[in-house]
Formats: sequence, C-alpha cells, structure tokens
Amino acid sequence: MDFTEQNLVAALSQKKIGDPLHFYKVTDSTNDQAHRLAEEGAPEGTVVIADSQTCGKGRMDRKWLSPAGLNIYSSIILKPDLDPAFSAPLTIMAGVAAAELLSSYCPRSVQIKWPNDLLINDKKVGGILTEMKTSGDKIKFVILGIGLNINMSRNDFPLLLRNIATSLRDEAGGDYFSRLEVAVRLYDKIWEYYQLYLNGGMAVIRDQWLGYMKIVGKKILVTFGEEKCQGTVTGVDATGALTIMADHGGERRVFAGDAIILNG
Ligand code: BT5
Repeated sequence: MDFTEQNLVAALSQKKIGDPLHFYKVTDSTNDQAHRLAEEGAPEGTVVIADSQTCGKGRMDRKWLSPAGLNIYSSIILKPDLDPAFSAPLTIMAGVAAAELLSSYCPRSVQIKWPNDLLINDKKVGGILTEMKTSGDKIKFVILGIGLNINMSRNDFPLLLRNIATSLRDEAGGDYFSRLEVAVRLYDKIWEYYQLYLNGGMAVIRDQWLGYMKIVGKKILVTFGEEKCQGTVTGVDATGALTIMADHGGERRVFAGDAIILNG
C-alpha cells in the first residue's frame, strides 16, 4: 500500500495512536509540528508523519537526515498522568518498542545504544527525540519523535554517515518495505509498551531495555556538555537514569549525554 495520507488514515482510524493523523509531504520537523498541535490542544495519540523533513532534529541541535520517499519520520503526542521526574522511561519504552519491531525483521541483530540510538549490526538505523512540556508538577504533553531509515541504501547517505548508518532494507535484504505497514506496526508496539510502562513502571521494561543494550558491567564514558562521567554501569533506576559506579567513587545517575563503551 502506498505511503499516502489517505491510506495511513484508513489504516489507523480508531487506533489508539494515529487517530487523528497529520500527514505532510514536506515539513520542517514532525516534532515541531506536533509541538504546535499539542499547544493547540491536540489529544493523546495524535500522530504527525512526514515523507520528508527540511529541519529534522536530533538531540542537542544536531540534524536528522530526512530525504523524501524512503523513510519514516514521525512524532506522537502523549499525555501521561505522570510526575515529570518519571518521563525519561518514555524514551526507553519507545526504544524497546522500536527495537522489538525491528527485531521482527532482523532477529538477533538489533541493539540500543544508550540513550536513544537504534542499531542493526552496529549501525544506526533510527533515533528517538523526546521533548516535554510541563505545567507545575505535571506533564502537559510529551512529543515522542522517531526517525527510522527504512528503504535508504548505502549510497543515499552522505560519506560521513555511510559507514555508521544503515536502513532496515540494507540489513534485512530483499524488496522495498512498505513504510505504511512498518509505521502501523510501530504505533501498535509503542502503544503496547506505553501501557506496560504506565501500569507497571520501569520494572516491566527494564530487563528488555538492558537486554538490547548489553551495557551492565561495562566501563563507560558519558559526556554531556562540559561534564564527563566515567565508571562501570550498574543498571537503570525507576526514573530511567543509568546508574554508574564512578571510577572516582560514588554512584552517579545520568539521563542524557553521549556514551562511549571503553571495554567493548
Ligand atoms: C537522534 O539524535 O538520534 C534522534 C533523531 C530523531 C529524529 C526524529 S525524525 C522524526 C522526529 N522529528 C524530528 O525533527 N526529529 C525526530 P542524535 O542521537 O543526536 O543523533 C543525531 C546524529 O545521528 C547526527 O549528528 C548524525 O551523526 C546521525 N544521523 C543524522 N541523520 C541520520 C539518519 N537518517 N540515519 C542515521 N544517522 C543519522
């Protein structure tokens, strides 16, 4: 089925995620569009999806390469009744949901690189960008943005990314994937894991997440702006923070940054 607004609306009508749906041939960033819609009162489950983005965003002002006709760029509005301190696991639950989906196409090759990279065979196939607006001690809304490279081929990537990025099709082989089918399955998985998290907390998704990262016991260096933390990963706590026994002593909790595993 073609990746058109009409087909997406038909496939997602009455679903928890994707009804309503806002489809763009081109937009600046689906996260920014979703943000505008959420400010105007769009309900939980609203989806923004685009065929291409002119200003696709990564974390920390980085860019997300978003060519037309090939991939999935989508943002979901969520309105969980949660203390903002417990919002980080929403990125984690989306990571697990996306990893589960990708694993159904590429069994045993999918990994999550802390905090939000989706990898297949050690190359980046997708990323998650979560943004949140709070009001007092409540979450007003969360924008869960996901980019997944579906049908790009190696030569579609600029040289700088060619050896570190990949697509589902390049890894799974075979024909072009139906972006519509992958998107519908992605939203279903995210709803499933969102409910699991809301009902059971971090405990229900922790083992799966750690299983996709294989990071516990590893020596890690996390950089966040000017700050650095080096130590051994001990796990993840109820708020979604990675817990690290720092080399200089004491347990540290980190939510964001870029990580390098020092003992592979
Ligand atoms: C991320 O950031 O990985 C989060 C990406 C989220 C993108 C989605 S698309 C839908 C929604 N709307 C948006 O505007 N954004 C979200 P980060 O960890 O900072 O990684 C960014 C880095 O990944 C870049 O600096 C590049 O090195 C690399 N990169 C850029 N585009 C890529 C792509 N298409 N595939 C693989 N790697 C890419």
